[in-house]
Amino acid sequence: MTSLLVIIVLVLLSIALWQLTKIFDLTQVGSIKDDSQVANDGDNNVQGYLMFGFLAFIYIFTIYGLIKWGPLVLHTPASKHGSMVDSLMNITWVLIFIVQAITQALVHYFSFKYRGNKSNKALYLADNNKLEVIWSGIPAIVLTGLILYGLYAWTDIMFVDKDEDTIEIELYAQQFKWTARYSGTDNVLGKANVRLIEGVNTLGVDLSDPNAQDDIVVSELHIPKGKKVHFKIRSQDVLHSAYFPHFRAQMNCVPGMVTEFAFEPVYTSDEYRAMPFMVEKVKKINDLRQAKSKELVANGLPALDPYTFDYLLLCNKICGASHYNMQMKVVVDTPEDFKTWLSDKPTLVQEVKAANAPKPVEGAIGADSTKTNDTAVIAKIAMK
Ligand SMILES: [Cu+2]
Repeated sequence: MTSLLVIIVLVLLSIALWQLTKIFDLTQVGSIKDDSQVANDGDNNVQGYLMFGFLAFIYIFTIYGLIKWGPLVLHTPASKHGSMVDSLMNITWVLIFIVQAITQALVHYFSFKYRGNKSNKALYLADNNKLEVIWSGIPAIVLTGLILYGLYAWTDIMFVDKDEDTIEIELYAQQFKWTARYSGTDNVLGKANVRLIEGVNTLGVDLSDPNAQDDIVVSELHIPKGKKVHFKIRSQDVLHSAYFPHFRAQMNCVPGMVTEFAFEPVYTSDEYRAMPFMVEKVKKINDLRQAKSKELVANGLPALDPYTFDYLLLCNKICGASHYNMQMKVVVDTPEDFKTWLSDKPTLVQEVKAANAPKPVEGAIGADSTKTNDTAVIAKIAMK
């Protein structure tokens, strides 16, 4: 209701202003004035200097943005190939900045230099081959270099040698959560199909496949430091995108097909948390949280929990209403910790067996619930 009133007030104010300008125009009738709609030299000068003002605005805002938001970018990459992605990105940024700084200055300078002037005469210039070769050739050479470097980096990152010692893990995307499946001791994932989804077998793993017998399904991803992890990615419903920002990895999850990405983590979660830049970042976040908590407590609400850094797997495709919250915690362990963590996880086959095991009938001999029933019966007999 308030916003409606504000809108009405604004509309009425603009009508009032418009009427006032009309009255002002009427008061000027008879005075000597240039009523022409064609720009004169004075107008052109104003526009010319305004172009310089706009150029200054672009430069100042760029520098301001770099200082204010520059520190928010992702810091040290946590995967072996990450530095290659970062240098490709940095080279691209530097090129864009140089080109943009020069071309903006030229565009604005020439707009000013050749601003409208009654004494100027237009020059008829059909073409200039030399100029065209220069302005087409330089970008073509630079872009070819960038694209070749990008292709080289992409092939290098995406290539997984068949004989390479990797750990095979499946990432399963669905609206709006991630599930991981470890391939177990044989390091081969069992076949899967959405048609086989039933009960606790939420990933549709083919339980008759010998390779599926030791597969382990979990909802928190643990990976070992210093070993290449080969992810096989599936989606149950729509397009998702498996995005590991700290590992500089991203791959689409496409229903009906398996996509892949492999990377080697180089810092455990604890090592990454202890890095000076991360310590500082976490401190800043917690200072903000503390200030907010004070406000919340004053209003009788519970305080916020302190923040601790965790690697995350995010979804980077807008896949529906809760897309923003589609994430999974990723823990990079030392190889020993990883082994220990995985060793006590039940296999999917065991989980399915446990879920399908006949439930003890209430009151039956040997069932847990009989204990209380027995006690009740004994108590009843004693009462008699
Ligand atoms: Cu998604």
